[in-house]
Amino acid sequence: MKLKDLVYVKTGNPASGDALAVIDMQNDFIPGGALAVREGDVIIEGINRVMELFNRSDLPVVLTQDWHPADHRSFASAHPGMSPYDPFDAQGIGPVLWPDHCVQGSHGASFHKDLETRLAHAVIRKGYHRDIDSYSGFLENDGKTRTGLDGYLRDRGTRRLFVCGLALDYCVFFTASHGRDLGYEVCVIPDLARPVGSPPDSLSSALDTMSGKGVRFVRSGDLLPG
Ligand code: VGL
Ligand code: ZN
Repeated sequence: MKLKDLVYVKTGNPASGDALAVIDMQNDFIPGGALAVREGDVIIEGINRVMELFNRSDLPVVLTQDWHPADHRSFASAHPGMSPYDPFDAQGIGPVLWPDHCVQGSHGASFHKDLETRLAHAVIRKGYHRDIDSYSGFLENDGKTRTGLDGYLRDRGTRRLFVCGLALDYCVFFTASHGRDLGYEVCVIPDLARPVGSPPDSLSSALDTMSGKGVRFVRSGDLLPG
């Protein structure tokens, strides 16, 4: 499935029971960063506007932050002879290796300066266990270690989660997918997300899986007034 094949729904204004998760809007995922996602910068303004919209109705806004130790096993540099984007499949790591990125406390791990972080109420860090990656904001790639996001959202009465950010084929995808597994209604905002595109079929298979799980797709223009 391609982006142009998506069917969009209209959700109406965010209301009680809704929350927004903004995924990994960090320097390393934005052009100029170590794991730059094409056009990762052009979505920032729209994300700020959607965060504002959720704030206006006093609804939860959560940021996730990829937060790796310098020797994280998802980095090609941790595997002698391997290069970034090489295929690699091990328990909790893969399907490719990455350039060093989002190292704890680094500039690359910081949120982009234009992201209005004052509009967010919680930050969930993930990927801090050396041997396990965490694409999802909910659950690490071992499929069992929880980040605490589910508890936070449930505690705040969330039933429907809107998801945007980077990258559409990894952390947005896995967050949306696990959100469905955990019983949330999930709405992804593709125009406020961009894919990494490695391996080449990562986006199409992510879109297929999300559609199959009942993730819905909404346009930011249908949420935002004017
Ligand atoms: C991500 C690859 C590695 C993401 C994080 O935020 O989508 N992708 N780490
Ligand atoms: Zn990462």
